[in-house]
Amino acid sequence: MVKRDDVFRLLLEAGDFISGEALSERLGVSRAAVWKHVKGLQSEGYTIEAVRNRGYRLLPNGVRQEELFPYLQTKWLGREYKYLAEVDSTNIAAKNWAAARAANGAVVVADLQTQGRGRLGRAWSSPSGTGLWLSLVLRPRLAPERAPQISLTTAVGVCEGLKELGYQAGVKWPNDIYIGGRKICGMLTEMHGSMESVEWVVVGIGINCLNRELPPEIQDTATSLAIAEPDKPVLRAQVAAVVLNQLEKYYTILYEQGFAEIRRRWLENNITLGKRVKISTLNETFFGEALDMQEDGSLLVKREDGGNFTLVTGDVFFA
Ligand code: BTX
Repeated sequence: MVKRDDVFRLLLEAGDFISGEALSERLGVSRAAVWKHVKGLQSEGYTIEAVRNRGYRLLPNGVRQEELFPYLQTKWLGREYKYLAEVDSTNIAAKNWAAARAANGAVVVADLQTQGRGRLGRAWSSPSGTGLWLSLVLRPRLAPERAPQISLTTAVGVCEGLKELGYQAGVKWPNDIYIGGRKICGMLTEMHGSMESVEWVVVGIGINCLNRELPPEIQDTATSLAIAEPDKPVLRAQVAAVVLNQLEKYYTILYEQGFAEIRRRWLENNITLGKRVKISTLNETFFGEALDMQEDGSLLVKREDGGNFTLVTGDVFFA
């Protein structure tokens, strides 16, 4: 059966106008069926011009695998790739795929998440046609206590990717990426394994790209690439590929050289240290100064009410 993906592939290959007749002949379906799939692609946010006597022309502004190829330089990350027009959460899809033996480096990307998740069950706004909602399946040979290093490494990779694209991005402990004092990217890392070994890690990454407006509840705290640099064109597939390129580089550094080198890169990109912060843990909330990201990845905070505090998990707000 002819699918939306088949119509997409022909439009992408054509690179210019292709007539409805040519599409229907090549795919062996009616022109009405072609039109239905074109409408489906448009509803995903693709811009497809339809001009009488010329046919259809696609502007590749989505995140299907073929759109990443011109920019993707990885060996193993994102070479197994699943694109979903709509999903509850790419982390759920990636966890199911990991349990069904997805390879190390497999990536799930969605155009729309209906139940995008942040940490601690919080919601992550993930409308269609706007952001990069993706999850990676990693099978690192690391002891479980080193799993948090994956999150910090991911933060370095995403930050370096955005910098390569010309954005002034920085990392807030542990792994939120900020541009101009606002959150552009969040990460949700989930692990499966035993006390002795990690079987797989799913790293969910959400990057706001094309959004010109944000929901009221995050308008004051969040941003997108399009809001941060309104005059700069944004191609989500390029952002995805460049971020994956950098992530593969930094995961390789973590595995081959160890965490010290990642820590060095994290410190170079950090926007947390030296700042007044509000810390919120499951047990308490207090103010202090962020002093250091320590060798185990924890954050050392000088409390305003006296003494130092080592933060392993919790939220950090600029105060
Ligand atoms: P977090 O708990 O640090 O952040 C969640 C908080 O961030 C929300 O409570 C809200 O205040 C704010 N927020 C919600 N949506 C956005 C947004 N689009 N941009 C900026 N701020 C927002 C961070 O959790 C982890 C987010 C991971 C998202 C990815 S997307 C792909 C993958 N699938 C999935 O369900 N989650 C991950």
